[in-house]
Amino acid sequence: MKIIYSDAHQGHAGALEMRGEAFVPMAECPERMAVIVQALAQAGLTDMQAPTLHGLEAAARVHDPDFLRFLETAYPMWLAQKGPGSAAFARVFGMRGLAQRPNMNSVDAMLSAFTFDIFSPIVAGTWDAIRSALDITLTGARVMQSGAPSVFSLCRPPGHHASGDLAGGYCYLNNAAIAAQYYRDQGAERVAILDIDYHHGNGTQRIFYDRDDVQFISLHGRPEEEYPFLLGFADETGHGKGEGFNLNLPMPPGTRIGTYMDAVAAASARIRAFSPDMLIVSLGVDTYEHDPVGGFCLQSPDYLTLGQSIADLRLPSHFVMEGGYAIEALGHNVANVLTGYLNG
Ligand code: SP5
Ligand code: ZN
Repeated sequence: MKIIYSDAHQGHAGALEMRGEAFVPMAECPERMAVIVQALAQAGLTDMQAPTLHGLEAAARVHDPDFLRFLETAYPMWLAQKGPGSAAFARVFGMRGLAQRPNMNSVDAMLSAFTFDIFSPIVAGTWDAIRSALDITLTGARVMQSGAPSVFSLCRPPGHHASGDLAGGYCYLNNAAIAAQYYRDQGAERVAILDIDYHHGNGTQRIFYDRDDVQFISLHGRPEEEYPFLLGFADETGHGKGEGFNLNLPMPPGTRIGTYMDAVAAASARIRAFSPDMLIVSLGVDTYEHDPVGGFCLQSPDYLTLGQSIADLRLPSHFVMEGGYAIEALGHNVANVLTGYLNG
């Protein structure tokens, strides 16, 4: 399996996040990629390739032009308007009701309009990292188009919490959604996205909620008590012609592999019935028992089982990296998913 990777994410670093009442270093950090690269090599997954450079056209098929402009200009504007020394993030968030129009010359207004939480800070290297994740995703898509059975886009920042005009939850551009739309634009009739990150893929769900050409299935901690709290319930099944093409499989805190694999079986049945031309896997391993952010109890060997079930679908499979924060096991867990898939 080809792995698409670049170091260009490394400047997206140094911001803090709230844990309890303290500000701590962000769990979504550059070291994540280093430990994954190392573990992949140890597992014999060495076919690594640098991404080719892409413009923003494919991203603009999923994201608003003003949102893209925000991501690109927020940090220089923050520097100009606030001075150096900290990460840009909002203090005020969108208010329900009447239309709200951000002043695109005020970084505070843009942050308020285009982020939904305090977990998507923007620092000096953020835009370069976002661009590299896009390049890595689209290069992976090109590899699939050339006939590869599978590919791994090893990228950060992750994407599945981001929707057309909202960043949040460590996510800015929705890499998996951009890939799905790209495959559609290149002639795929049906694309399925299987999201196995611990958190509900609220951004991906929202992007495709009205559509019957991209199926979205998410396995996650139930939103009654888990981030992102407001979406991810089982009764969110799609809207209009998208009705029936969105499937949420929420699970309780402490979920182990037995219950988890029941959900994987339910997801697999729905994917088979949909019969997609392409499967995109939003690959998060924050379901791991010792993950500092997630709340499930999957163990390292369980990721082999999970990868094997994905292989059982017998579909061209594009893995796109999402979450996973237990640095000591993150690489091994990701390698296990891919090894399980390749041996499956
Ligand atoms: C891509 C991704 O995995 N984003 C996750 C964003 C979650 N941010 C909220 C963190 C809430 C921390 N809760 C700690 C609970 C400890 N078990
Ligand atoms: Zn997650």
